[in-house]
Amino acid sequence: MTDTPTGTPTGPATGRPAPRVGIVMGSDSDWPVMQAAAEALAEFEVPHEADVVSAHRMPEEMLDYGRRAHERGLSVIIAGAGGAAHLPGMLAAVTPLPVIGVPVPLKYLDGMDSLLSIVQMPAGVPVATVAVGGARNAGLLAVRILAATDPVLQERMRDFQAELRTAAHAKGEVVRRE
Ligand code: RP5
Repeated sequence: MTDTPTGTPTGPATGRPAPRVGIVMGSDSDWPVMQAAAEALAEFEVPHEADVVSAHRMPEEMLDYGRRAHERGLSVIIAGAGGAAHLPGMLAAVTPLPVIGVPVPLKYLDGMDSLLSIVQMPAGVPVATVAVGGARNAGLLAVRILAATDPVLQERMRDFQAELRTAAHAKGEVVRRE
């Protein structure tokens, strides 16, 4: 686990695989929530990057990130923000890629402001919104999107789902039906 979001350099110079998923957020104060998305992607060995790209505080960079994400080789964007959370929607407006929005809960309103800012998109500009603070599910949803055309990831997802099924009965307190 890391303490702050770090951009993952890409390209031949790094020797690392190019990221397939971009995780962005409005502030590095969102990272304690958003790192769960990075952890889920790491579990499935999906190369990803993370960065701060605020819609309000760095609008030009945010638009540049959204416009270039596709040509940089990303397949999915996970965007988290809190309060007046315009980042996921604005990215969805300028990229053809699927955007998954993570409502980050702040001090007030229990994250309802974040949720409603992200989920209530106009027709034609979808953002796949997860639960308030649901960054892990955002990472898992990104894996599923990639797995649709990636048999290796699909197999890993099936294994993961089998583990979930086992975990649901882990305590063994419920007598199972015949
Ligand atoms: C939003 O404002 C960010 O996504 C963050 O959730 C919130 C607060 O940001 P900081 O004031 O902590 O930088 O844009």
